[in-house]
Amino acid sequence: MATFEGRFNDASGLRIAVVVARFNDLVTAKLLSGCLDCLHRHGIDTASESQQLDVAWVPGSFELPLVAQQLARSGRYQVVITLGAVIRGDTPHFDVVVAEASKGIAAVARDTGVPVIFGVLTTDTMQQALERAGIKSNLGWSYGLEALEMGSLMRALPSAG
Ligand code: INI
Repeated sequence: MATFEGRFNDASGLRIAVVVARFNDLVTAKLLSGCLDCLHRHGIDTASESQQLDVAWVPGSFELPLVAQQLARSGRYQVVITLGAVIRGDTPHFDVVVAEASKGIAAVARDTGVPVIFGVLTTDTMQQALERAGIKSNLGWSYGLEALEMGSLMRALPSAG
């Protein structure tokens, strides 16, 4: 019997792309800084000239899947992280944006075989979003950890022949 698990100290040679939505950037910039802090503390080079990490900004969460898809297809990255914040109180088309972002991101991962971390906060209020982006905890940190785990796990799994 084999048991497969991702590790958090397997950053060597891992290349990660982060796609961040500018909409609600009060929140998403905090998610990004938490995420980069996590990656840095686990051995990813996050310096501006890094060969291990690239960051792409998109207008809103709706655009995350398209850009994640192009980055995943490039063959350059083992993991893509998407970061966004959709706030119900301020968004009449909340359900549309969330559905397209979540279905699109899942489809990119399945279609390309590259894990794509779903780092889109969906909350009722800006206060709740801020609480998850640093006032209480910073979920960006968790998304960074999940990226490291998935990058490592995919390396450990048998490949498709
Ligand atoms: N995009 C978000 O990431 N969060 C939101 O809360 C949001 N609201 O409120 O509408 C939002 N809209 C923009 C959308 O993601 C697209 O960028 C836009 O529709 C252009 O395609």
